[in-house]
Amino acid sequence: KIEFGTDYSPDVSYHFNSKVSEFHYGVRHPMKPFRLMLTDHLVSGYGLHNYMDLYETRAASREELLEFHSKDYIDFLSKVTPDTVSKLPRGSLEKFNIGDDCPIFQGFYDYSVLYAGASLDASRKLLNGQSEIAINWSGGLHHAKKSSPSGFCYVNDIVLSIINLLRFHPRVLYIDIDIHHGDGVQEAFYTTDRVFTVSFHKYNGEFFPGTGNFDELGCSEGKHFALNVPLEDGIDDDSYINLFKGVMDPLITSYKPTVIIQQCGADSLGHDRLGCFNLNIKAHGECVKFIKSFGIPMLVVGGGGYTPRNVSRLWTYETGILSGMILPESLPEDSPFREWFGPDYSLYPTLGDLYENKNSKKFLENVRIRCLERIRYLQG
Ligand code: ZLM
Ligand code: CA
Ligand code: ZN
Repeated sequence: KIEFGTDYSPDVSYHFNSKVSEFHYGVRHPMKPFRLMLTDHLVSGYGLHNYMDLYETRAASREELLEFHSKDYIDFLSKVTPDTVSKLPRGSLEKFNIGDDCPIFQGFYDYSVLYAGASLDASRKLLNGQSEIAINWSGGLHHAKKSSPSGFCYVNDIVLSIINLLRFHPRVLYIDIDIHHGDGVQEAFYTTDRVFTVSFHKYNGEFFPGTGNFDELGCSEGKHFALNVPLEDGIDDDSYINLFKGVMDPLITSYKPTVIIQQCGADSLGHDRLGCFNLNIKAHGECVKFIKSFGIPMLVVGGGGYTPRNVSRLWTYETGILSGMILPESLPEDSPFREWFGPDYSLYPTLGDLYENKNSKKFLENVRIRCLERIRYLQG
């Protein structure tokens, strides 16, 4: 059933350790690592495993984490457990931003080093030229800071991977299509011109994490090397694709990155439990296909995504795009968890019908023009 596309790529690697999908943030917490298990079953159900290099990933080491995170913070993370957290002196939970968003759940440190280790493995395959494209759906935890967790993210696998890529790559482009602002990655590279960060997100000053207005553009050496594309509720497929391509084409042509990291947060899809956009799976995938078409080595990571049945469909579809394989619309028959995908059992359910599009043509055209003016600074 699965077919070779005209752009089949033999050098695609898939980095996964099924242990990451066994952790639980807690009852009713929206982040469900189980979505990674659903994704892996769909990917293998379609037979995509046969067309990629598969790697079972290992944990990131303490030394690797210290390339970005502070010693204080890693000491704290590696020692605290659900049992000890309640006995900590007052103030230390506040100091490290522990709470409902970032709870200390059983094994949270093992979980964190596993998703980070997978992104580091993926970046290593790009560095040594064994992969043209490396995929880690368990990564993309873009909010974690040097000394604190934030927004369900404990360690920042993206920042760690970029630091690794910078050993040999002069210019790294980071693209973030999660509905939330990629604040942790932007902040880490805010003062350097060797990493360009661009994030598309909902912005109204209140929506988490509250940052990502158009006026955040980088500073000192990094001025004009951060771009933010703030959007309103309900953006639809055509508007998003138009804007994405209209911005990314001149940006890539001007900046000439030698490697690209794309964060594919699935919470920008319609019907997401936390999101408020109207994107369908094909439109989200079109953004990945477009970046792939530049033929620049890519590290592709996951991120948000809070309606597991749609997260797994999306990332399976995108695995197909990245490997250049064409997937039939009807989901694999003999896959476990098939009951999660009814009643349609389709790779592309209709998701774009929930919210009113508050992004007028005029607003979007204005956003696009302002982005192009910013990108012009790159040519000096
Ligand atoms: N409260 N439980 C995106 C990260 C979004 C901050 C408001 C916590 C939730 C949310 C947690 C069960 C990525 C905020 C929220 C309640 C202060 C956010 C636990 C429901 C629950 O029911 C819940 C007890 C929880 C958290 C909703 N948190 C929704 N939105 C955001 C963080 C991460 O997708 O970008 C990348 C992976 N936090 O809005 C509050 C302000 C904490
Ligand atoms: Ca984003
Ligand atoms: Zn998100």
